[in-house]
Amino acid sequence: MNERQRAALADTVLQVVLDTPVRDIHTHLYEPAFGDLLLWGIDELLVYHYLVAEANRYGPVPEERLWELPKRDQAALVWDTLFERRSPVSESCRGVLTTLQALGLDPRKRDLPALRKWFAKWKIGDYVGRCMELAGVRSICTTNSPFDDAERAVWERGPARDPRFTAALRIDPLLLEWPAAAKRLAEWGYKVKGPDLTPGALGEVRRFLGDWTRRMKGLYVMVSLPPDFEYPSAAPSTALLDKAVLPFCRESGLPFAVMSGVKRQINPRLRLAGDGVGRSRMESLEALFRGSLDVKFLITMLSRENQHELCVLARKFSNLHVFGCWWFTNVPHLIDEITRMRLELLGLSFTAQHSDARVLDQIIYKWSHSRRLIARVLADKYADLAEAGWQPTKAEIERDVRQLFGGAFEAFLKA
Ligand code: FIX
Ligand code: ZN
Repeated sequence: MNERQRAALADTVLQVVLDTPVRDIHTHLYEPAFGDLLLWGIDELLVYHYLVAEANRYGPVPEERLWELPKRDQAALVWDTLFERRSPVSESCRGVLTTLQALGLDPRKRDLPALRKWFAKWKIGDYVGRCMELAGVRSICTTNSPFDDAERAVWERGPARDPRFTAALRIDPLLLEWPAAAKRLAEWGYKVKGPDLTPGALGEVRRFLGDWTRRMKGLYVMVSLPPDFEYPSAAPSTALLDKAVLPFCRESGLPFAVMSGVKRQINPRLRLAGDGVGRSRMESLEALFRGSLDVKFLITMLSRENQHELCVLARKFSNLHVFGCWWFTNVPHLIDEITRMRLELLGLSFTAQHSDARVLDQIIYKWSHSRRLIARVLADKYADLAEAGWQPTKAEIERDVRQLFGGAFEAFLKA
């Protein structure tokens, strides 16, 4: 291939990647019926925990005082610290700018009050549509926890569902804080007496999973795990997995999503911004997947160091579906590296990205940034094929991109 042919191929791939709508399979957004739980707008963009962690590095106020300020003042402080006093070069800062630019706003004016005024004009139902359109997102999967009191109250009222959204049942407290979760289940009418994992109690946990996935129309059950998570072990999590969660997933056919490698609250003073990362024990994950070949697992890992082992693991177990570049790996140079490695080891049998958006507007930048990186990697791969005499057609490129942007996930759900 000469330079001109390479550039033409790269253009075609970029165009296809920009035009293919994505299915965003993991976010922390909510449907409009959940009211204030669905975050959006300039202040929420600025107080995103990724930005709070970065602003904190320059120490504008002590961590514990930040939370006493009204949200607008927190946002103004982040704006001043990260956008006014220095150039906003980090990925999360750049994300705010990409978002504002796509919405037609001029961030160079550096006028926070004017930005606030612009956002205040929107009605949320319309704004969801606008953001999805600009992001090229066709469906948003939310993360839904019955253990969250505000959210549970809405589910119990039977909210009007929005067809643009799907749900997933999040069960971290159940697996990681069983004694406290047992109390909650008992309060909600499940026959769970104390923390003993009797056959009766485990049956009630399965009933709980069934009730909530039905109520939410959940697509999958999910957990995030610490790096030192051990399986099998004497901890309640093993019995809960073996006798409740995995049997439930096996019978219902719903995948179990494992997000591995988060060290919660290594600096609690930073609240949501206070979580860290550690290298996960692959042996535990291996044992989990090998022991349940008839259960479907979605998997993503937080540490860069685990990504290669994860690809190799996925080559061994077809019941694994690898997805996304999660959180601290959702930065350009790691998306490039991880996507390249996945294509080289897994072909097209994975989901290239999810947004993990906590603020609606973020889907715009998260997808815009990832799309350009994914297109570049794919173009390189197709150019390598062309060198070997295999020229992909545009229709083939479109088919492949659909796979990476939700098609492979949908096939895995159906399998
Ligand atoms: O566990 C998760 O789903 C994480 O994505 C969140 O806990 C985290 O706070 C986040 O927003 C990462 O993007
Ligand atoms: Zn998440």
